[in-house]
Amino acid sequence: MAQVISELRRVLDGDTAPAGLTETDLLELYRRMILLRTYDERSVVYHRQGRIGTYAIFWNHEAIQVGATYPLRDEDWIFPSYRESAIGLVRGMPAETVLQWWRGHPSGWWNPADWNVASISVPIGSHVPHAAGLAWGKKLRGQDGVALAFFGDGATSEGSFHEGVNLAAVMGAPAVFVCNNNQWAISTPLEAQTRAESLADKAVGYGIPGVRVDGLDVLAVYDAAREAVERARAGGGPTLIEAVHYRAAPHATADDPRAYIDQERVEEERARECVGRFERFLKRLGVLGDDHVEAARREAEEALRAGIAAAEAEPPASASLLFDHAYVDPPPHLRDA
Ligand SMILES: Cc1ncc(C[n+]2csc(CCOP(=O)(O)OP(=O)(O)O)c2C)c(N)n1
Ligand SMILES: [Mg+2]
Repeated sequence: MAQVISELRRVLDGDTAPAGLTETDLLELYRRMILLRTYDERSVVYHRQGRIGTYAIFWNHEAIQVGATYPLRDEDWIFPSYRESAIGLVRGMPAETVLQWWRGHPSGWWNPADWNVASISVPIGSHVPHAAGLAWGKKLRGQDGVALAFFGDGATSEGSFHEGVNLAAVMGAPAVFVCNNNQWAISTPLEAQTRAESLADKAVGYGIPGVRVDGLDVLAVYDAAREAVERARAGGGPTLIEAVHYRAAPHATADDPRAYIDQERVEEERARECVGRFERFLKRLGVLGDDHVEAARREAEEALRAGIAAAEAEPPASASLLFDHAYVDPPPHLRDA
């Protein structure tokens, strides 16, 4: 049914975690958020040191990424955009693999079937039909498995978004579509993207459920994703989740948002950033101790130290790789170079 729940779902303002989450789950969610936060912060430093290339920052998007993927099982597929480049880490992918991707090294091109994590999509929205197709294929083959795709607010203006979500809806494919609405597509604001009151409203046009969540509330995102994944698994077809927040960091390391962004909104958003907010909730519940915080940070820092060392220890890729798959018969100036 195409019901859209427009009220922003929130959990962290209260004092109870969603049913079904144990203390171990809560600490694991926290561990994953720290891992992604550390990955992101270290990557900006590595970029400044010239050790990785241009990097799409996901600072304060961790609640969406961790919350949405937590209800998934290993057989379920994740389709990331560049904004979720390190999402494989929640499945145990080594940090060096993702760092190598940002270094343009072929060892960063993982085999999607090894992790059930599709290749990072840089073209906006082109992976939405891929997720729909994989989910539909699972259904046709009678196999278990859900496909979850992440994309931004800007992606909802792309034809491939409409084609993918509509196809999944018509075929009753077990897909979950997570729109990371950070309200900016580089320097294009959401108002220039749509006349719809909310992006979740678009679900009505496809005849599927739509839900809006506070994108800085990991448990609200988790809860909406859990419902969507359960519905998909039970044959109920896809769901569109809109996770709402306000981008609090540059689009990428090559961007200077001071030219266009509302700096006051950024400061407000930074003050309620998602890791600290979850940390305060867990402390209020008496679940998180200083030892957990310390251990999660140490583990993440170590994973990044080892990751960059392993990435830099690999021999550089051959420059010919740039052209190997571009030409059957290379033009003479490349053949002779
Ligand atoms: C098909 C396509 N058109 C244009 C671009 C250039 N581009 C890169 S990022 C971006 C903004 C996308 O914004 P959004 O979908 O909101 O995702 P966000 O970056 O905010 O996570 C654009 C237009 C692209 N990568 N692919
Ligand atoms: Mg955006």
